[in-house]
Amino acid sequence: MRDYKFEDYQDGGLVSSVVIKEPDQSILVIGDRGHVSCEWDFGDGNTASGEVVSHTYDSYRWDSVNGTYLPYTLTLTVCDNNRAINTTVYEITIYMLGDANGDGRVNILDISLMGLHWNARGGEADYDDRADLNNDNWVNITDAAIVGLHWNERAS
Ligand SMILES: [Ca+2]
Ligand SMILES: [Ca+2]
Repeated sequence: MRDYKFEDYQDGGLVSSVVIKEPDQSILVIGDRGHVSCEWDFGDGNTASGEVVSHTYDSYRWDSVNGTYLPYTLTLTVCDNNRAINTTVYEITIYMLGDANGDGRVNILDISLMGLHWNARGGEADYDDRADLNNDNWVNITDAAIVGLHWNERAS
């Protein structure tokens, strides 16, 4: 699981978080409470309203020229009780299934990354969320199985 937060959101009371839920490429976005409205623009043509919303991206975006993933731009607009409006923008990168290290290929390097963090659980020093593909806060055989299912695939 790659866990993203709006760490640089300027208004200290309005921090929100974004959780990417692999491998189904869905996200859970959490706004702050006590505001009149929260509007979300997911950057792929879809929008939503509410403090807590979820969204599933259809696919990752791959830049084949530069060999990198392209992020989606998530925009959150919060309107508080005083009608003050705050907008923050966040880039979210969706990865192809099994690509733990983010290089656009599913291969031994992804397994190696898992090996480095094998059996680590969330919160432990050696835990790496990139290796925890199924988001259960545990790097183990179920994550390796996801790599196996997509073995040798390349982003395109
Ligand atoms: Ca990879
Ligand atoms: Ca796991």
